[in-house]
Amino acid sequence: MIWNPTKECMPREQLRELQGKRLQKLVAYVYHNVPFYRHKMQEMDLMPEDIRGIDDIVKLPFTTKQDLRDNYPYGLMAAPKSEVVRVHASSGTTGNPTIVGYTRKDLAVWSEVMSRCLSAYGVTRDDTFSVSYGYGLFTGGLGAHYGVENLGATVIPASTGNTEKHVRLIRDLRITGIACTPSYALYLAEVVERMGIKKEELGLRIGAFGAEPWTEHMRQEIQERLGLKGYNIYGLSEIMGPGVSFECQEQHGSHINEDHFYPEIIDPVTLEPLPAGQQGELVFTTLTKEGMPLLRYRTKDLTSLMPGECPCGRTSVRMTPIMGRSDDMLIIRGINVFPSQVESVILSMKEFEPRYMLVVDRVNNLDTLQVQVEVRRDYFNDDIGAMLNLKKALYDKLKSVLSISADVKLMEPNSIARSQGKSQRVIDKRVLV
Ligand code: ADP
Ligand code: K
Ligand code: ZN
Repeated sequence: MIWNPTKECMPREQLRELQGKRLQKLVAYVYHNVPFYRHKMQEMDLMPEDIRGIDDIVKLPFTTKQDLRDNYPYGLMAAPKSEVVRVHASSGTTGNPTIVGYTRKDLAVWSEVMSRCLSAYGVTRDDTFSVSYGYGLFTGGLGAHYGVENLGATVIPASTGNTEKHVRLIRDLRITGIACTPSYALYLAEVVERMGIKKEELGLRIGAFGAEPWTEHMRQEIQERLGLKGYNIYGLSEIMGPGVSFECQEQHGSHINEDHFYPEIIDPVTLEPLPAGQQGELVFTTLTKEGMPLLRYRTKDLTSLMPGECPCGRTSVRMTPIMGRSDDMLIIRGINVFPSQVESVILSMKEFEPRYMLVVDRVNNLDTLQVQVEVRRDYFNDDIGAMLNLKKALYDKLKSVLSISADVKLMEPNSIARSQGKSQRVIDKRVLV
């Protein structure tokens, strides 16, 4: 189902025209209401009138997370306090949280884009949908919550925690859909299994998974264990929260709600825009936001855009799965390593749980990488020979994918801490010295 065909299936030319109009309005708005942007534009000798269409976006200054921190808490707010009705904060995965503010219209746009996502997954008014992102300052809980309500499905504000009670609710209330992090979905599957409940007793059909990177293997694993179909949802608090992009039934890239969030891909080093299809850093301009609109915000997320038509009928551009953040890329002995690469190796082997931890250290001036991974109960035993073979098999695979050798440490089932929100998978001891 397409929630808003007028916007979601708009002919590209018309869409670009709309984006251009919105950009012109936005630039004039921030120029007059946000001293930070006015000064930046003045430094660049740029007037709002110089922006005549969406192609002129490249003339505008970038915004970084550091800019948000420097202007903490409300320095980048464009709307007067009387118009701001809600405040959230980013989860602070990579440092101090940053604050964002929403006007009533911003919240309406957010609900609208969330409803587009949920409709694309096949959620209807007859569904009962559990929101198991954390409620609170984090945008996941409330963002998904209002989207479900706006669509007209029944929302169960389960949040995280008390997972056994949640499982019983899923069964007893015939909950059909769930929004949560992929790591929480796996944890939920474990609890369901531990409680001796069969996935068929649960009526789950749809999962909206996001807030952290996940792989195709992880999708298969969750789908098999919970008996549902898992769809990607992407977003970040600086731009809105969940609902910036979403997978349709084709599950071939995530459609960006482009009439509200204009995407660009840049080279993170030269800051030059990259041609379509090339991988780089994702940058967003909030075309319609009133509370805290941002020009060319550098997300640090690495992806590429997929131009071209999607068989679903939506005309919006799609993005490939996030392969990591430019700031969670580890440089080990000069080689770039992404936690997601390690994850896909681990999940491609049936002996392992999708539970792992990367420990990076420096010993005698040499970077070391240790991969700790949980062995599945069925494969964990006292047979030292078998364990050594398993260790060697993982070592070899990691070496061929990462091009560096990692020390492998096999862990007992259930020994790595479970996460209910975003999981922490890297300990870099080098930054502690
Ligand atoms: P923080 O940057 O503090 O984690 P947020 O809570 O706003 O703040 O999280 C947004 C970030 O979460 C994104 O920039 C991205 O790195 C990650 N993220 C969100 N959804 C997805 C997704 N579907 N796939 C991969 N990463 C995601
Ligand atoms: K994150
Ligand atoms: Zn599509």
